[in-house]
Amino acid sequence: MPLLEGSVGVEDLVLLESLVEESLLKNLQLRYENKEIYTYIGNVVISVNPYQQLPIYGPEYIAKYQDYTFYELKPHIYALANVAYQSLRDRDRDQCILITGESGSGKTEASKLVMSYVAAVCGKGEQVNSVKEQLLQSNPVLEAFGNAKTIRNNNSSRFGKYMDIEFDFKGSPLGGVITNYLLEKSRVVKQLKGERNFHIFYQLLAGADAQLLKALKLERDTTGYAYLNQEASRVDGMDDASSFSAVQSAMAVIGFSEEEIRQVLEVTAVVLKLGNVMVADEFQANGIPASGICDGREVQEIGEMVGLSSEELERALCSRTMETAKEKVVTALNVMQAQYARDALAKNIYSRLFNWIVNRINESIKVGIGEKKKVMGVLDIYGFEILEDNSFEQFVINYCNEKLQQVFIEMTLKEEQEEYKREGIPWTKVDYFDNGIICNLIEHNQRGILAMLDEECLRPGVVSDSTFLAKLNQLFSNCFRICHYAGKIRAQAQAEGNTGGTWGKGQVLGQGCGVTYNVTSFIDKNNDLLFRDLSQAMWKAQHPLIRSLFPEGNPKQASLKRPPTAGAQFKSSVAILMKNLYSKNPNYIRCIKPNEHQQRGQFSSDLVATQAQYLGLLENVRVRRAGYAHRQGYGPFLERYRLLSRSTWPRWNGGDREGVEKILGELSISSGELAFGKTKIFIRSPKTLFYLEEQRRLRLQQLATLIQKIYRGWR
Ligand code: AOV
Ligand code: MG
Repeated sequence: MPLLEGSVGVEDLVLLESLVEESLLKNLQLRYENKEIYTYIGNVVISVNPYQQLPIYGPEYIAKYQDYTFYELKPHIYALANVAYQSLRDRDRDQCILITGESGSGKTEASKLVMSYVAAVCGKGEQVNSVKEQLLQSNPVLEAFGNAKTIRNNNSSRFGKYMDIEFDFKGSPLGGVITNYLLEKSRVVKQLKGERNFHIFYQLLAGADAQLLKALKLERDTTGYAYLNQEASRVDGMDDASSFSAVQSAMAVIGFSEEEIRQVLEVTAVVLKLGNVMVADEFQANGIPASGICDGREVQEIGEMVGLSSEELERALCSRTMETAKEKVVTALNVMQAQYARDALAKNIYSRLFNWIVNRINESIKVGIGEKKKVMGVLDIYGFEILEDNSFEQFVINYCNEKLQQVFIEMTLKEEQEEYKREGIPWTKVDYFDNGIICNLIEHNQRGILAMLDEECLRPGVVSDSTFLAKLNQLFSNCFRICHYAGKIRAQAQAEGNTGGTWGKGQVLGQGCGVTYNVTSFIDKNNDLLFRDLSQAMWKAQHPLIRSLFPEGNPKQASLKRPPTAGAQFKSSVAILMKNLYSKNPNYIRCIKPNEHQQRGQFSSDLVATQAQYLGLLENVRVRRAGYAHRQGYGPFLERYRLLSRSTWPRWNGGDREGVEKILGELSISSGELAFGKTKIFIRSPKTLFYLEEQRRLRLQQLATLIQKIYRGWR
C-alpha cells in the first residue's frame, strides 16, 4: 500500500500532512508531473487529464487490477471499476459511476475506460462477447453524431449520456439501455469561431467513396457547405476518413442493416444540403415582401432524396399556413422567417435523427423482459461551461452539472454517515457547501427560472425574450446571472454588480462570481416548435426514415395539444436520472483539466485551484478526515501489520480483531486515535497511519538485514 508521501506525493489526499489548498494542489501537480494522473480521496478517484497516451491501460493492467483490492495498487480508474463490478457481482448491489468535471477534463475517456475494464473482466463466451461488442461499439457511433470540436475540447460531447449496463446473476452482461439528454442542436446550423459542426458531417465528406458521394448528391469539398465552419474543417490528430469507416462498421456490429445505415447517411446529407438552400426576397402580387428560393437545384435534389416534390418543399419553407376552425390562411414568409424555418427544419431533422439512432441502438442491446438483472449505470454528460456568450444550451448543461454536484454532496455525506452507523461508531457532522439553493433557483415548481420561462412561453399575447427577462428582473432586480457552484474565477472576470442567486454557505467561494446568461433565443429554444407546414411536409416524404421522424405531421394525428417545452422535458428527465442514481451505490470519478490549451505536461495551478474549489475537494477530504481518516477490514489490516508484534508474528492463531487489538495495544497508540467497528478498524489521524507505515518499513528493513545475515552465514 504505497500511500505515503514520496517523490510522487501521497496517493490519497486524506493522507496529506497539512490540509490546505496549497498542499493539495502541490500534491496533484507533483503527481501529474510524474505522470501519476490518478489520486484518491478515500474511494473517490481524481483524474487529471494527461493529454497524452500513458502506458497504464490495456489487458496487462486490467489483469493486475482485477487481482488486487482497492488500495493495494496505484490509484486508477480500473481499481474503481473493479470495486464497482465486484460489489455488483458478489454483493448484488446496483452501481452507478458518476463522472464529473468541466468541458475537456476527461469524462468521456474515463467512461470508456470503465466500460472497457468491465467488458474485459465480465464473463466469456460467444454470446457474451457479442453483447460486449455491441455495447462498446455504441461509443464511436454516438460520438460521431453527438460530439464536435469546440474551443475547449476537440472531441466535446454535445449531449448527455447515461448508460445502464445490465448483467445476469453471474455477472455476465446481458445488454443495456442508453438514455440521452438534450443534444445541442443549434450547432447544426451555426458554430462559434474555431469550432466545428458534429463530426459525422466531416467524416462523411472525407470518408465516403466517390460512388456514395454521388448517390448522396454531395461534393467532397467542405468549403461548399454553409453549415460547415470554414476556418475549422480539420482537427489535429483526427482522421475523419478512417473514423467514417469505423463508424460504419460499428453500426453494422450493433445491428444496423445496410439499408438503415444508408438511410441514416441520406438524412445526414439532407441536413447538410438544407444549409445551402438560399432564400431571397421576392414580392407578392400586392407588393408585400415575401421569400423565394434563389437556386432551385438544391431544393430539387433534396426533394429527390426525400421523395417530395420541390414545389411542396419550397412551399413548406417559404410560407406558413394558419388554421382556424373555419378556414386556412396561407401567408408568405419574409426572408428572415424563411431562413429561420429552413434552419429550424435542419436542426429538427438532425436532433430527431440522433434520438432515432439512440433508440435503434437500444433496440439492439435491450434485455428481454423478465430477466433478473443487476445494473451498472455510467453517466457521462457535457461538462460545465462558461462561454463569452452563454445561452439556453449552457443554462441547461450547467443546471445538469449543478444537480450532479448535489448528488455528490448528498451521497458522500450520506455514505460516510451510514458507514459509521453500520460499524456502530459515533459521528460528528461536517459543514459542507450545499448547492441546493442554486438547484432550487432553477427548478422550483413555481418560482424557478425554468418555470418562469415556461410560463412566458405559454402565455398568450406578445411574448419575447425581453418580457422573460423583465419577469426575472422583477424577482432578481438585475440581469440574469446565476452563481453556479462552478462559477468562480473565470466567471468573475465577466461578472459585475449583484448576482442573481445566492450562494448560501458558498459565499466563501467569492463575491461577484456567476455566469451571465444572454436571454436571446431562450423563449424560442425552450418552445422548440416547428411550423406545422414543415412537419407535415416531412411526414409526406417518401423516405421512410425522414417520414418516421415527424409523426406529428400526420394530419390525422396532429393534436392541438402543445408538446412540453424543452426546459420542462429536460427538467423531468434530470429528475428521473437523479432518482435512478440515488437508488444505486455511487462511485465517483472527478475529472480535472490541467490547462486551457489541451497540452500535455502543462499544469496551471490557478485553473486547477478553481476546479478543486468548486469540486469541493478540500471539503471532501475534510469529511473523510473529520471522523476517521483511514479504515480497513480487520483481516487485511492484520495481514499488513502482523509483523509489528511478537504476539502476531510469525504466527497468530486468534481472530482477526483480537490480533489487531494486540498490535495496536503493543504500539501504545492512544485509544482516542482508534475506534473498533463491527468489521473494520478506524484510525483517526493520518499521522497514526504514517507512524504504522514507518514502523512497518523499519521492521521490513530489519527483517531483510536478518535474512541477508542468515544467507551469508549459510555460505
Ligand atoms: P470531456 O468528456 O470531459 O469533455 P474528454 O473525455 O473528451 O473530455 O477528453 C478530452 C481529450 O483529452 C480527449 O479527447 C483526449 O485527447 C484527452 N484525454 C482525456 N483523458 C485521457 C486519458 N486518460 N489519457 C489520454 N488522453 C486523455 V466535454 O464532453 O467537452 O464536457 O463536453
Ligand atoms: Mg465528453
